[in-house]
Amino acid sequence: MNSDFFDNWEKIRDNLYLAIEKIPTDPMYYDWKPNDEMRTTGELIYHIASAEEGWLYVLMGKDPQWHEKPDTITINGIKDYLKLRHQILEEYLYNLSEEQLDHEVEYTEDDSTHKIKISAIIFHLFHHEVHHTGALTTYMRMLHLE
Ligand code: NI
Repeated sequence: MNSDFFDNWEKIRDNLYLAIEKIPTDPMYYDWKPNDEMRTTGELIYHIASAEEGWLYVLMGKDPQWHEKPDTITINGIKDYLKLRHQILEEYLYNLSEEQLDHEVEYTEDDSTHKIKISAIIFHLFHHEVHHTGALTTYMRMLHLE
């Protein structure tokens, strides 16, 4: 599938990559968080990728699986994970037809079953990435990396 929507998503993604390329390999940057209740820089980036992985399970007709950032992963590991997840999602989207957007998928989470349109999952992932990229931009400013 190809559309203005995905071209737009591509631009958001370029901004996300521009931001993460500026994060130094020193853990003091990717382990930093604005306060105790919030994610660290590394967790924030990992979360974007992990949401894509989780929802891809649903798109494939399986139950979602959500992963938290492993403690030992470095910023380069997180970047590789994000790039991999993006590549896999983009391949999925490329092969998706307009007609499939209206299809519903079913999944079970916490003992309840949900039905959701494929288009709704895609919009969610787009919105989710925009939302957390915005937060990351704020982190970058607070870290004086931008
Ligand atoms: Ni989120």
